[in-house]
Amino acid sequence: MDLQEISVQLQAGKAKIVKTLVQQALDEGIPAKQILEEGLLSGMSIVGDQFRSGEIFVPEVLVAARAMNMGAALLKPHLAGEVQVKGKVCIGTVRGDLHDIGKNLVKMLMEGKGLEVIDLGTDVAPETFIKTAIEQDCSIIGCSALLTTTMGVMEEIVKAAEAAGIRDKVKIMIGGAPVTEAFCRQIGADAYTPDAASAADQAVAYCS
Ligand code: B1M
Repeated sequence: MDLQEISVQLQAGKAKIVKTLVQQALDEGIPAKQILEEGLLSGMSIVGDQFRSGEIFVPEVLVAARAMNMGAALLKPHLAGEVQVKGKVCIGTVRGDLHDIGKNLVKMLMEGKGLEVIDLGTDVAPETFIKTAIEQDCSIIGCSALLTTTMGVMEEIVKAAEAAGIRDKVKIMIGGAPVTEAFCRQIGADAYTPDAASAADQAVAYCS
């Protein structure tokens, strides 16, 4: 099967067709990672370019995002690897930010590596990250931000962890399109990773 077709249908926001094609690709024995990268992520990347250039608008992006999430949900059990729980992570998209596709992928791949992940959702206040990390005894706080206007909240989370006295007990991992390694160093977070797979690897390394 041509994975390009998944990308095309995702761009058109055809969630049901995307779901059917993803299932078909799985049935044909195509690895889930390949379906994710060459079908879903490739389609979402084109959607991102079209949104940037003003060719499409928020409603079109939303339906594409829905198709992406439906397809990714089908892949989830196939991306899972080891089942043994190695550590606990609380993850969320920071306050003021509603983008959750990347965060959901990071969560999915972390779970696939055997980590327990508490998903705080989107628009998460710094105090919610900290409260959850304390109450649930998380060894990692994962923060996602897609907007240049919200990435600054990550610094608030680092400072809130210091103020709560848990900074030495918890690793703070950050990511999202505008985030960089230099920004990570600047705000005193522990790790920046550019994609979901490297985030999952880093989280496992912290828990080992
Ligand atoms: Co938004 N949006 N959006 N949007 N949107 C961007 C981010 C934008 C770059 C598009 C653009 O104009 N060029 C732009 C930001 C500009 C900026 O800040 N510099 C933008 C804007 C402006 C906005 C609004 C302000 C638009 C408006 O209303 N006028 C608005 C803001 C709403 C808000 O959050 N308060 C808005 C709204 C939306 C939608 C709701 C329509 C929708 C989100 C739907 C949803 O998430 N459920 C949406 C989308 C889909 C996008 C684009 C097109 C795609 C984002 C995406 O899902 N990418 C995006 C353009 C782009 O990024 N090219 C854009 C696919 C996803 C798999 O990638 O999230 O980067 P990503 O995640 C990657 C890595 O970054 C990394 O791993 C993931 C997978 O490998 N990663 C981590 C992510 N989190 C990580 C955490 C980690 C480690 C790695 O550790 C914990």
